Amino acid sequence: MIVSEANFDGLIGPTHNYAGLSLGNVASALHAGQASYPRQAALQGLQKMKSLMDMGLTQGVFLPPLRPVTGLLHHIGYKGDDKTILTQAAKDDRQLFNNLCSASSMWAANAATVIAAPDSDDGRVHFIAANLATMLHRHLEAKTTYNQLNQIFSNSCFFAIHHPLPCGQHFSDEGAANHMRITSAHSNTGLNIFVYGEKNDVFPARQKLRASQAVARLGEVKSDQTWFIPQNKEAIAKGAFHNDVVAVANEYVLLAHAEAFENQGEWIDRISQKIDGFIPVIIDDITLEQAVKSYLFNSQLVTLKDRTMALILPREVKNDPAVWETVNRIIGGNNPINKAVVVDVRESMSNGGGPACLRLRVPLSKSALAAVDQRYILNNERWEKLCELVENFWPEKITPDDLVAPELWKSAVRAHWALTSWLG
Ligand code: SUG
Repeated sequence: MIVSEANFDGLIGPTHNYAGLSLGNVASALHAGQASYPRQAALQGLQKMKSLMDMGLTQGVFLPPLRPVTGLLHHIGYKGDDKTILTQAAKDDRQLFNNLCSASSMWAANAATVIAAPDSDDGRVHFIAANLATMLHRHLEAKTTYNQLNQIFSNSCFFAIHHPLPCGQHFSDEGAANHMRITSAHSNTGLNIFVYGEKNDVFPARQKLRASQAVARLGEVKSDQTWFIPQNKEAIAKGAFHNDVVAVANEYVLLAHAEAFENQGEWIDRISQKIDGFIPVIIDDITLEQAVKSYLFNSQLVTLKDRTMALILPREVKNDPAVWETVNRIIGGNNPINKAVVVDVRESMSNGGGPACLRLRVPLSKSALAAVDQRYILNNERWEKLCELVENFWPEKITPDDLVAPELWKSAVRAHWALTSWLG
């Protein structure tokens, strides 16, 4: 079975805004209350998708759920039509209201953990939808994500979709952002590394060990191919709220900051013993702060048709000369990464979401790809149509005051209808 990787990006929704909702996420705190530019944000995301399509890679898309979401308000006792209860909630509890408006489903790396078919006992691709239990605005995504995964990957001969884990402090799960697959090639059996956070006094550890263990069990990963590695507490304290802020793996290459994991040296040795041809590219000449600010490690690392690898980097890596020098050293080094593609995803970056956060990687055989709902796979025509919808229906700018204006809610509904009609 020949397997290659498809990337599914979250289309950035029309209510994209900066509400400072994510404790421990430096960029989210820094930009709280600033104006956002949803149209530009979505077009930046689409442009990134196009860059990958132009490299000959398979590109899919997840659609954003309608925001602000009113289901929670009904659940907690508000009564009336949408406009009435949203207006009331905005008056009663602005913090809660902001959670209802978040466009956070854009960060598809947190949508689910994906176990590749060669790694699972039953030979299917497993999706374990993430519960995102640590933060309310993100938890609100879990149910719609599960539904969307069921729609896109409905063929149960190839795919198994699992419900999000139960919520509660023991089971907080933030999906693929804390999972790395290391393998000699996408088609071969891989080592599944689950990176979890341990209790620390500064910021919440958003991926719990028990959650990762449950995800591995549900995904039917063979136990000798499953490792659980603790994230470095210092990295979490400095703003690496997910592992993908300090590490990225692709096939047999691991690009990581030197302080990404606890006991990093030992783990690297163990991976080297396990995976033939494993190439660790460990960066120790920039600090954790520089890593978090530039999001160098939140790059997408992809295999191209000629089997070399490319890094899809956020343009912020160019802001710090030391980081840019590191990029050039990586590209010129003795490893398969020989291309740097710099993309502009600044609107997402200002909320702590770089290129890698915006996509869910799905390893697929040719027949599994054919079994995917093709409406969610982009070609040039579909990509252009999405750009057109964004141009026509996404607000140009949102300030904190706009967020509570019924006109914005109406325009979000119009955008949602336009998208769902497009999908048919
Ligand atoms: O969960 N930001 C997201 C960013 C997620 C990035 N994903 C990965 N690293 N894979 C988060 O912290 C900020 C929302 C706000 O403040 O309005 C936010 O949710």
